[in-house]
Amino acid sequence: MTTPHTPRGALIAIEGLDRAGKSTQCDLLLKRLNSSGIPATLQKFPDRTTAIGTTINSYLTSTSHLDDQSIHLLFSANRWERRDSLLSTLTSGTTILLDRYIYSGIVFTAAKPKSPVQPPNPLSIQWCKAPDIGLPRPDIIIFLNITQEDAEKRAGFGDERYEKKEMQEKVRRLFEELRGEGSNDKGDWWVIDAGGTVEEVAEEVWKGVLEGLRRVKEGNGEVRSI
Ligand code: NYM
Ligand code: MG
Repeated sequence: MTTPHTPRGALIAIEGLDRAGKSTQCDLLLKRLNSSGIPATLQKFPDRTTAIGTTINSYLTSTSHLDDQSIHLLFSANRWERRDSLLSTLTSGTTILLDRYIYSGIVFTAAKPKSPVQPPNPLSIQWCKAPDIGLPRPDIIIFLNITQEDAEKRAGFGDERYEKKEMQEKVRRLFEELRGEGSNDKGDWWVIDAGGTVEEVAEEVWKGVLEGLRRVKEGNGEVRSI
């Protein structure tokens, strides 16, 4: 049961390009946290288990088509429908690992080819970020940095929409832009070289997690917002 003395959990986002190893690292991390006595849970985005998630899944697997703005808003709605549960989980003292979050949301839409329209550009970073304003803000964003060459070598690349070289290169540039943008407090991003072995990457990820946990301990207990 929650008492006023239960320290809140940390909100830790894992981000990166497709095939950077996010899901592998999240699984390892979850085990390591729990075996270290730190209650933790995993929330993947998109969450394909909900009604909105089912629509997103059929878009990603190209069984349906949606215009760029509509699918963008659905990805955001898929996060909003989990907001209350994210907040109550954190308050109960459980740390949450997010396998992708709003940052993937912003860059994957902003990377799409622009149709010639009058400004304001409906796929600008600013436009893409707007629907996520107010969602819980991660205490740290661990970014798994992988080269295009390494990503392409990994199994399954190319299966889904967006898993094309040109798109991934744009996504890479936009992630760089976002990390350097100043739209985040200094130090929100923890960038890791994801080209090493699974064990090597896991060690670096763990350091980022410890930093996230430290920040929560030193904070005022409140979950910040985007
Ligand atoms: N993606 C993911 C988006 O386009 N917008 C979002 O808001 C999120 C969370 O979905 N290529 C894209 C990135 C991926 C794809 O993700 C599926 P995953 O982690 O492979 O299930
Ligand atoms: Mg994928």
